[in-house]
Formats: sequence, structure tokens, C-alpha cells
Amino acid sequence: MNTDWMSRTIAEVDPDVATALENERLRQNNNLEMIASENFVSQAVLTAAGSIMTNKYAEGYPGRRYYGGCEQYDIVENLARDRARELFGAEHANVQPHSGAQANMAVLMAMVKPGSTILGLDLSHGGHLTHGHPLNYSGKSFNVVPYGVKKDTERIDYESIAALAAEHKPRLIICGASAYPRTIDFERIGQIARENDALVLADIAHIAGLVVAGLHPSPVPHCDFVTTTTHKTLRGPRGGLILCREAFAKDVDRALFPGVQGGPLMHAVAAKAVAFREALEPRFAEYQKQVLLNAAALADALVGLGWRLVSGGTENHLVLLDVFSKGVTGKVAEKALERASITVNKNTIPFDTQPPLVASGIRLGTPALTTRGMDEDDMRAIAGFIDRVLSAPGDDSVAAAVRADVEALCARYPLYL
Ligand code: DSN
Repeated sequence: MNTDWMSRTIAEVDPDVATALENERLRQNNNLEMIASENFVSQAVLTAAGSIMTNKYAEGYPGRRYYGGCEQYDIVENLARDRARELFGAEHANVQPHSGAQANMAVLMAMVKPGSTILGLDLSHGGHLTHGHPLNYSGKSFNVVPYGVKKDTERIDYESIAALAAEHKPRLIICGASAYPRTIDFERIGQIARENDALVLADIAHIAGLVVAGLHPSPVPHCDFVTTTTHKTLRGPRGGLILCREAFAKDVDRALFPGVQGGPLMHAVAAKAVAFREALEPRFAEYQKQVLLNAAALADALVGLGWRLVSGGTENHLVLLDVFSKGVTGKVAEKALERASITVNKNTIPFDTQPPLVASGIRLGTPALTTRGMDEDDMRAIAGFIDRVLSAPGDDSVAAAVRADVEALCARYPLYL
């Protein structure tokens, strides 16, 4: 072994990346991470994700690999699959998707012929690129009929899904969302699909942790396919997961590999196994309860300060704040909050009058702050910080004062030391 080559530290090999990593550690410690799709993994998950399992090809599935030396990889992948099935009560799990987008692509490739019709929630109403956006493979490959939310309630319009399904007879209906603060009625969508001989895919990337904890109704009994990322409320490494009925297992597995992906990222699969084990612990459900309590406290406090929330509130881990109702664009709000060490993303709201890169809203989530240990009192304080910044988005002295308050709050909840 070339000992020098193997044993140098990252700081010795690459001071530029080492510095970026250290600065990112400081950012994660000193900022309020409120992007609804982000979270912080445990040291155990980090260890697996940064492990020597990055060194190996393991194309294929446990017991059927195209490479030798996969004994430990079979063990790890089987653990991840078994734990995923147990967590969600699913018949089959594929833990190899590199991302949620790849998970969705595999299901669509397995089940829907190019040119066939699919239904999906419009991106600007809270959906996702892979649910049929014209710029995504899903929009380019299929005839997409989008559905949306009702204008008055800003909640999913189930009657319109039923009417569109009856009219267009889709091969598959996609449900699930990336910016929707309300409970999704998977049972109803499953029923609409069955009435129209359609398959149904539920993408639960945002709410998977809530589903595991029994705090959001599970799509598994009602939907043929369930996909999720593993790094949002589920609090695992960056990656994807597919769950399906046994009858579809072979087709889905084949569509993912060799259809969509090559060699799996086995260090990520190992980290998924660890995260799923954590999610089986009772304290994971306690964490998810606090995520919901925190989102509700944040929503109530923002409404109390005179802000309009899309749909009037939240039933999950996120709120969509209509900042343009007070004349601030999402773009300006995102930048102003960033100057105060509060990280959010601009987001279109239903029936938005602004283009997507400007947007009328911002999306705020509580999963990452809750992992740090923050509670409802902290959320009320944070609502006050956000109100101060957004009431004077161009004022640097306000941003500086709030940044000092944010850093004091973060110091009470240290993260990666
Ligand atoms: N980018 C994710 C999110 O922020 O919700 C969706 O893929």
C-alpha cells in the first residue's frame, strides 16, 4: 500500500475543499435551516455514508450480483430492504435509487409506455418536476394532464382529479407534493385510480417520516407504488427508495437497474440501513410529533403577526408563506432572510402572478430545527425574527440585529462539533 497516498488528511491533500467543508459545518451550526426538504443526519448515518463501502461495485441485487466480493453488501442491502418494508408495511422495497427523481423515473419506466397519459399535481400548485413538468423527462415522455388545488381553499381538488381521470383515462396517477402544507387523501386518490383502471404512484418524499410515525395517513394500502427520498423528514442520507406490491417487484427492480441506474452507491445504501434502524426506534415518532407541533406553532405565530399562509395553516412539517401579500417577492424574502442567517427557499404559490424565479412565497419547514432540539417557544421566537426581517427586507441593520439573535439561539442547540 502507498501509505503516504492513503493516509494524508483532506487538509493536506486539498485545503480548498477542507476549508469549504469547515465553513459549511459552521454554516449548519450557526444558521436556522428552514428548508422544508432538509435535515441533519446522526453521526451513525454520517459514518456509514462516509465509509469504505464507497469502494465497491455491487451491480445487481442481493444474491444476484455482477461482481464478486459482495457478501457484506448483500447483508447491508438486505437489512435496508427489510427495515424499509417493516417501517412502511410494504411488500417490496428497492433501496438503490440514487434520488427521489430516479425512484420516480424507474416506476414510470416500468409501468407507463412513452406517449401514454399520466396525471400529476402541477408544480406551481405544490407538485414536483418529476410529476410531469414539461422540462423534465416525465413531461417529455408522457402525455401529462396536470391537476391542482382549489382557488378558494388552496387544497387539492379531488373532484377535479376524478373528473380528469374519467375524461383522460390515464395509465397512472401521481400524487404527493413538495410544497403542500395539508394532509393528502391517498385513500381517495387510490379509489379514483381503481375506478378508472389506473395505477397510482404516491411520492411521499416530504412526509415519509410523518407516515412512518403514523402522523400522516399511509399511502401504502391504497397506492400501487410509493416512492420517497430518504433525506427529508426520514432523516437519512441523500437518496431514494421505492416501495411496491410484490406483483410489481420484478418490473420495478429491472427498471431501476439496469434500466435507469448502474452500480448502486453502497455507502449510501449502508447509511439508509442505519437511518431506517433509527426510524424504527420509538423516539423517532416522538421527533416527528415535535416536527408537527413546531410547524403548527410557527404557523400560528406568523398568522398572529399578520402574515397570510397558503391554505391558512399547516397539517404537516411545512408552511407556505405568501410574502407577496405584503408586497415582498419570494426572491427578495429569501435573500433578506439569508442575510439574517435564516435559510429558506422562495416558492411559487398556487395561481402565482410572479415567475418561478421570483415567486410570491417562501417555504418554511421545521424538520431540521426540530432535530437540533428546538421547540414551540423557539418557533415563536423565529416567527418574530422572520417578521422583523420581512418588514424591512432592505435594511442591513435589521438583518444584522436578527443575525445576532439567530446565532444566540443556534448556540443553545449545538449540532456538529
Ligand atoms: N428539491 C426537493 C424539495 O426541496 O422539495 C424536491 O425534490
